[in-house]
Amino acid sequence: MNLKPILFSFLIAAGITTTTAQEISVLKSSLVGNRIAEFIPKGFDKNKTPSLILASEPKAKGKLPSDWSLVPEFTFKNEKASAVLNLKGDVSLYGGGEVTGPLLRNGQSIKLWNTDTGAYSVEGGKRLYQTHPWVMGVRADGSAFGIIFDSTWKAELITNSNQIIYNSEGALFRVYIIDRKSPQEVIKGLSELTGTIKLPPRWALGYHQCRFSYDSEKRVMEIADTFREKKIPCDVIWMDIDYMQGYRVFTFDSIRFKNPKVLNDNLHKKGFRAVYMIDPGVKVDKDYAVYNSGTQSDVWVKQNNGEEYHGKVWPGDCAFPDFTSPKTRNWWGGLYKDFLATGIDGVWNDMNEPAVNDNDFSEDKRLGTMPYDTPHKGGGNLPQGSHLLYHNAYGRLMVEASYNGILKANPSKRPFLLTRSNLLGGQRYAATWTGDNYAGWDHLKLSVPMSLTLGLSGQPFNGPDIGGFLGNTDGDLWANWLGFGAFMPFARGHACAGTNDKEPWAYGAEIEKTSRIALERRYRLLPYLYTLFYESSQTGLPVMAPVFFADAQDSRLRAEEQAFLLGENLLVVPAFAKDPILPSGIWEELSLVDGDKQDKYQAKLSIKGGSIIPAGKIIQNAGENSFDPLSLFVCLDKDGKANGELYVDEGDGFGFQKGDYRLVTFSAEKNNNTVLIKTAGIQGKRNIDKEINKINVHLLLNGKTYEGTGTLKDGITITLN
Ligand code: NBV
Repeated sequence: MNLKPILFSFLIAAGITTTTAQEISVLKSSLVGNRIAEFIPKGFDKNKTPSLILASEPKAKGKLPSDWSLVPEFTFKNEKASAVLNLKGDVSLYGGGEVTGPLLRNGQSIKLWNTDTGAYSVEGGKRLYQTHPWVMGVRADGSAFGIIFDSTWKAELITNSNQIIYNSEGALFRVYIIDRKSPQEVIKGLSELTGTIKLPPRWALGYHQCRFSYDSEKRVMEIADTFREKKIPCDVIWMDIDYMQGYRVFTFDSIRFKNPKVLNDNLHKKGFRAVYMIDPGVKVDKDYAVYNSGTQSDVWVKQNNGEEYHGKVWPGDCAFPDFTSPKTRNWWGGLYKDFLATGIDGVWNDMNEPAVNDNDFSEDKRLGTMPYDTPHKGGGNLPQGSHLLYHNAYGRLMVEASYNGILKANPSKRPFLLTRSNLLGGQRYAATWTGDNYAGWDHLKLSVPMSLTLGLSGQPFNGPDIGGFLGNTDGDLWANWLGFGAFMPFARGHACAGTNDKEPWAYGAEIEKTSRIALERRYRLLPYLYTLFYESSQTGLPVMAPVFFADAQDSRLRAEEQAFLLGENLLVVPAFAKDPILPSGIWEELSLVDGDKQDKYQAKLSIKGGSIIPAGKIIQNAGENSFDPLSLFVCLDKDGKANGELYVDEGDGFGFQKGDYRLVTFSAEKNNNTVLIKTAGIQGKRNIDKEINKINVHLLLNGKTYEGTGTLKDGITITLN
């Protein structure tokens, strides 16, 4: 019998702790899915470490197979639990979620403590706004595994070349390990445990224009009108914090935003959507309805002495909703009803680490958030617990509340919610961006591995502030960034207060033209992008994927972080890329817009042999008809074959869940010197014969393009000569 744990609990009970780590044995290991194992350490208590990561409680489905080799080791020291996974052979490590640094994570360490970190400056960028206790390993043979440390306690995650180490500052936790034949299968396993994104409204895949802040209704309309006048595609204008009355959330400035309904209606008339910011800090003000209602409903975080916790944010002293309580989440969700009734289309939850300005900026003293021992009430499945337990879940719980409130307010629309802080699994509620980067070449380059890593950590719907948020941006940097940023899943230009104008036309005629080309290319690809988002909402696969996804056995590709894939079939090589390492096989360069191949700022796009990419025409917003005509870009594999998919639905609402969608599979096959492109399969009840009248095929072969035209029904034959 192993007496160590018993002795240790006795020492803790007696108030005597030890400085030597106690090994904790695994109490139970079982399969909870297809090659997904659960490990529960002895002494694990859900009331000390509840799961906020998993989409639902896993069910044991039998014992681990006898050849299962990946088993974590748990230790416990001074009431802090750790787990280690020892690695054998050469393994490339990825993941860790929102991180700075390289895509390949071997030899890295990060802190898991959600932090407001302008320019990623806190602790040299090792600590950012989100927590993803998740690592994926890819072996030399291309098989892969992934490990979830199912904890929200403050922690560090170390990825050595022979060990993955997770040291938490809290109680014991469960571990989940997925061991499958490819990285793609592992990511699917991650989504089986943590859920996928919900299919976003189609407009959210368009270009977004933001600034801190477009500070009046007039300025917002000027921006919107300029997009349309200059024929630069755009779907969304964002309202940052200055639309509020004295930074009070759920209010509008009585002078500068005195008629939000009219503003939103006017935006809608021009084919724009409006997204507005909501922060968690609620101004302590006895004349403010939201504060009074929160006080009445007893929703605020309280200190150990029972008094409301107050922290300084934009409006001055603020109270913070205790999102661990279902009652509070419900109350918060209810606030969106009247707010959204003004015609607001989407919501932006910022500062939800939560960030608090505690005025002490010395590295060792600065908390930047509420004190660690601040209690949270819990409720439902969540126990009472300290801020040290719940801090990393605060943003995630806030977006759960926001998402549900938004859906309840507008049940026939798909919610669009963007969040700065989140937790592994939080993709179920909100998209994300990578916070306050700055306008410099290092952050431009970093934005690629950052977005890829988020995609490998369950969050496909993400992107950086294109152009850089902090500091001034020059035309060259902007054009380079937009040249590839236009292909990131979430494409939004943003700028901090006090910096130069950063709209596509702000840098003169040449850059304006380049910006238009970049965005026209994105808009032509909307049918493909929307199909990828649909697939991602089903499988959890990233929309923007690392190049090694093209061939997980090709060891050359493992560290490539300049180029990236969009889905499986499109390779994007940003203009800044120097000697990128690209997948072998057939790839043909693609032109989507006149002049794009000649423009030095545009990313180079290539289509993979064996694939068909659906594209639309150039439109100014995602609500316009894309399919007049539908274009199919075809690139044959070495056997003269290709296939691809197109997903079409209403673009919003939930009809697709009842079959109102169409998923078309196209195939192409070469026979002597002709190629037949036809519909090879359909799913869903939506009739798209009227929507798609005409198809233009562009067949790319050995640097030449062959054109053909036809209809969905009849198929198209192209003669190669
Ligand atoms: O609300 C203002 C900004 C916002 O523009 C930015 O995107 C967030 O990351 N917000 C942070 C508050 C502080 C900015 C210095």
